[in-house]
Amino acid sequence: MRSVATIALLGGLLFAVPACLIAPDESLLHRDGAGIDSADVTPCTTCDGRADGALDAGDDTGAGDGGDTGVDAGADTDAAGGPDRDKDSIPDSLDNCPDDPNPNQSDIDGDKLGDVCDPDIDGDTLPNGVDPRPTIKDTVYYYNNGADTLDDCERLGGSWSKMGTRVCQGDYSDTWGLKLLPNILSVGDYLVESAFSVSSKDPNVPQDYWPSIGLLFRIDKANGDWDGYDCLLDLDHKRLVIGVVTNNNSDWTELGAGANNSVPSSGPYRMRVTAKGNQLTCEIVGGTKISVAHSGVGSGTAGVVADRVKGCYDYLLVTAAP
Ligand SMILES: [Ca+2]
Ligand SMILES: [Ca+2]
Ligand SMILES: [Ca+2]
Ligand SMILES: [Ca+2]
Repeated sequence: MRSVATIALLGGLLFAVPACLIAPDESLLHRDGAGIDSADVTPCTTCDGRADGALDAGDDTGAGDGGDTGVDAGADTDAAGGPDRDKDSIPDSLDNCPDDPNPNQSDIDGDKLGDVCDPDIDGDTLPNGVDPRPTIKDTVYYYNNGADTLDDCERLGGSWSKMGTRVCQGDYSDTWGLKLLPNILSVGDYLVESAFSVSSKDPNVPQDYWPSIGLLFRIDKANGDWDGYDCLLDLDHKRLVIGVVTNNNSDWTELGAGANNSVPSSGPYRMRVTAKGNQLTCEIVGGTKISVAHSGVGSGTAGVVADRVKGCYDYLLVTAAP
C-alpha cells in the first residue's frame, strides 16, 4: 500500500496526493519552471516510469531540463534514460551491468551485479569458473582459492610452496598436500575438486610407482594412521585410476581405471571426485569419468597428491555433492 507522500497546496485547497496515483504534470509541479525549489510541489520521482528506460506518462519531458526533473532549458536526458553505453536499452545509471548487454537484468543472487558481469553469479563464494554449478547456490565446506597462506596445510612434505597464487610441489617425493577442515568427510555426500598442472615427472621413477597427481580422501584412524581412497591421474598410462589405501597407509589396491591414453598428456587437469551414496566417481571435468562402489569414506579429511611429479594446483574446494 502506498503512503500518502505528497501534500499539495493547489488552488487554496489542501490535497493529500497519493504518490503514483496521478501522473505528475511538470507544468503543475514546477510552477516556476526552474527545477525543484521551495515554490514547487515535490515531484513524483518514483512513478514517472524512468526506471524502465522508456518515455511514458509522468516522465520529465521538459525540453532540455538536464535531468533534474525540473522544466528548464537544454536537452532533456533523464526522460530518455540517459547514456546507455552497452546499448541494451537500460540506461547506465540503472543498468546492473552497464558494459554488458543484458536487457533482462537477471541477477540470481540479488547482489545488484547482473549475472552477465557477476564473477560469482549464485553468490555461494565460488567463482563461476570454479563453481561446479555456477547458477545454483552450493553449500561450500571449504574453498582455498590460492590466496590463502599454507597455514591450513597439515603435511607439506617434499617442497610444497606458494608460487604466486598457486601451491606447487617442487620435487619428486611421494607426498600429499593440502589438508582440509577436520572431519570434513563426515558431512555426507560431497564433491572435491582441484585443478592441476604438471611441470615434469620423475625420469627415474621406481618400477612400482606411476608418476601421478590427484586427490586423496584420508580416513583417520584411532591409532593415528589412516586409510583412504585416491583418485589419481596416472601420467605413465595417461589414465584415471581410483584406488583404496589400506593397512595403515601401507597397501594400495586399484579399484577401477579408465582406458590408457584416455586423458590428455599435459594439463591443466581439472579433477573432481564425487562421493554420493556408495558411489565414488572420479573425473577429468568435461572428459573421462570412472566410478566405483565404496564402503564409506568415514570421517577424515582430503588433500592433494603429487607422487614423483613436479606440479602445481590452483585451488581446492569441497562442496555438498550436487
Ligand atoms: Ca547492461
Ligand atoms: Ca548478481
Ligand atoms: Ca558461485
Ligand atoms: Ca554454485
